[in-house]
Amino acid sequence: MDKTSGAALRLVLGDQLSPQLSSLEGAAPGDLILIAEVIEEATYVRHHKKKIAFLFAAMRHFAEELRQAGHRVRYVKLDDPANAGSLRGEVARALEEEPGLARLILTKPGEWRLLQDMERWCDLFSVPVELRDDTRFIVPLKAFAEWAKGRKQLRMEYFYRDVRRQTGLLMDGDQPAGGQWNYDAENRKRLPKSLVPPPRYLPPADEVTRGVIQLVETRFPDHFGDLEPWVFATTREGAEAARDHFIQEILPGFGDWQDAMAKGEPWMWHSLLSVYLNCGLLDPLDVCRRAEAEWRAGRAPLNAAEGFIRQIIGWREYVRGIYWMQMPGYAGMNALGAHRALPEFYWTGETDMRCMAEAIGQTKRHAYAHHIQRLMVTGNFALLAGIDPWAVNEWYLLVYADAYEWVELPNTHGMALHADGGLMASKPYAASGNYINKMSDYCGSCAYSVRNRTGPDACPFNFLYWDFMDRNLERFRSNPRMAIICKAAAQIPNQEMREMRLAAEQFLDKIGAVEPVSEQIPKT
Ligand code: FAD
Ligand code: DLZ
Ligand code: SF4
Repeated sequence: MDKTSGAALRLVLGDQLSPQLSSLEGAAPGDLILIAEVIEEATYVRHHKKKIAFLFAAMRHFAEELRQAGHRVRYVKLDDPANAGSLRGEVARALEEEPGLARLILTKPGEWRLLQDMERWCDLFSVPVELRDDTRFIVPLKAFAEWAKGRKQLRMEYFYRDVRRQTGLLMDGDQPAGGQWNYDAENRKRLPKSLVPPPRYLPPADEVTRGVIQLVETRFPDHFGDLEPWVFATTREGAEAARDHFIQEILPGFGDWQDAMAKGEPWMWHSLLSVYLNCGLLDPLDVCRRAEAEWRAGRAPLNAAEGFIRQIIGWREYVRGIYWMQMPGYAGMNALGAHRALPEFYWTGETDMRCMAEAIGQTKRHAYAHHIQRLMVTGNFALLAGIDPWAVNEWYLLVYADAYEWVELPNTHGMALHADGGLMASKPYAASGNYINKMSDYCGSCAYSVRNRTGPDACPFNFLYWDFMDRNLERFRSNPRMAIICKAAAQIPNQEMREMRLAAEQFLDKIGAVEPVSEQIPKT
C-alpha cells in the first residue's frame, strides 16, 4: 500500500506537545490528529499525581491549540466510557471508527518500551505505519552515534564543545565566549545566610487544569504526591511566561548558586523549565538563544548563561544520546551489585535525616527537586546504601513531573548510581555528609551530627560513605580519580572501620533497606 498518500491518522503523545512535531509535518485538512489519555501510560509506573494532572491538562490545551490552527483533532479523555486503555487500543479504535483513514503517522517515543511496541504496529494494523524520528532535539541520534564511534570514553564536556561549535551558541568566531568553555568552577558557591532566593512565577491552575486535578484525585487516589499547591503552567503561553520570567529575573543568579541547597527553598535559582522542555511546550534551542541574548545584552553574567546553556545543549542532549545508544541493555546494568530495597521514607519523607526529609518532602509536594538534591542527596544516599538500581530507577521515573526514561535512566543509572560501571561518569558521585553541609544549611537542624562518623549521633551519610568505600575499595583502586580517597579509606584504623561497618548495617536494617530485592522489581 502507498505509504505517502491518503488521509492520515497522526498520533501525538503526552510528551509530544509541539506544533513542529515530525508526525504533524505535512498535515492536510482530511487528516485526523489523535491525542489520548490512557490508563496504561498513567500506571506503567504509578506516576506522581501532579505529573499526571500536568500532562493531561497540557494535552487538553494542546488539542485546543491544534483545533484553533485548523486541524481536525480526536481527543480521548480518560473517563470516556469507550476509552480502550492503551495507546495501541486507541489507535485501533480511531482507525475503526473514523472513515477514510489510509495511513498512520507517528513520531518515535521517548521510551524504549513504547518504541518496541510501536515497531510492531505495522503488523497489527491494516494501514501502512510511518514512524518518524523525533526532530525536536539539537543533535540527531545518528550524529550522536557518529560522535561516540571509536571513543574510549564518552565525556560530556567534549560533546558539549562540539554542540557549541555546531550551534554557534556562546561562540566568538571559533573561540568560546570569554575564552573558556566551562565556568563550572564558579558555580559551586554556598548560599550566604543573608541571601534569599527570588520569588517565583507559579501560575495558578486554570479551569481545564482544575477539572483534571479532580479527575486525578478521583482516579489515582493511591498514587504518590500532592496535587496542591499547583505550580505548573499547562499552556504554551504559560510555559513561555515561565521561561521569560526565569530568563529576566532568575538567570543572573543561576551560575553562582547552581549547586546550593537551603531549607524550605525548593526552587533556588533553578529554571523549573525541564517539565515544559520535556513535553514539548518549550523548544530547547530557543530557550538557549534567549539565555545567550541576555548575556550579550549585559543583563546576565557569563557563568550563568554558560552554566544554563551547558545543561541543555550539553547534558540534556548527551543523556538522550547515551540512552538510545545503550538501550535495552543499559536498564539492566548493576555494576556495583546493589540489591537492597528502597526504604519506606522515600515515599513518605518521614526521616530524621534533614537533607532527605527536605528533598523527598518537596518531591512529594511539587513533583520537583533540583539537580543537586536528586544527585547528591537522594541519589547519593541510594548509591551509598546499595539500593537496587531497578527500585531507584522506578522511583525517579514516577516522582518527577519531568521524568521520561530517555532522560531519567542515564541520570539515575549512570550519574547517581554508577550502575553503568563508569560509562557516563569517570567516578561515582559518592559523598559524605561534609558535601551536604558545605552546600546547604540542612545539617544545623538535623537530628544527626555531620561532624561525627561514629557514635550514637553520627551522620548516616558519613558511616555509609566509608562503608561504601570499604566495600568497593578493590574496584575503585584502579581508578586514578579515586586514588586519594582510596588511600584515605585504607588509613582508617581497623576498629573505627569496624564500627562504621556495623553502624551502616544496623542503620540499613532499621530503615528496612533489606537485601535482596531484584526479584521483586518488575522489569519494564
Ligand atoms: P535547571 O537546573 O534550571 O537546568 C536547566 C535545564 O537543563 C533543565 O530544565 C533540563 O532541561 C536541563 N538539565 C539540567 N541537568 C540535566 C541533566 N543532568 N540531564 C538532562 N537535562 C538536564 N531531568 C529531567 O529532565 N528528567 C528526569 O527525569 C531527570 N531525572 C534525574 C534523575 C537523577 C538521579 C538526576 C541526578 C538528575 C535527573 N535529571 C532529570 C536532571 C536534572 O536534575 C533536571 O533536569 C533538573 O533538576 C530540572 O530542573 P530545572 O528545570 O529547574 O533545571
Ligand atoms: C506520562 C504519560 C501519562 C501519565 N499519560 C499519558 C497518556 O495518557 N497519553 C499519552 O499519550 N502519554 C502519556 N504520558 C506520556 C507517555 O508515557 C510518553 O509519551 C512515553 O513514556 C514516551 O516518552
Ligand atoms: Fe543530612 Fe547528615 Fe547533614 Fe543530617 S547531618 S542533614 S543526615 S548530611
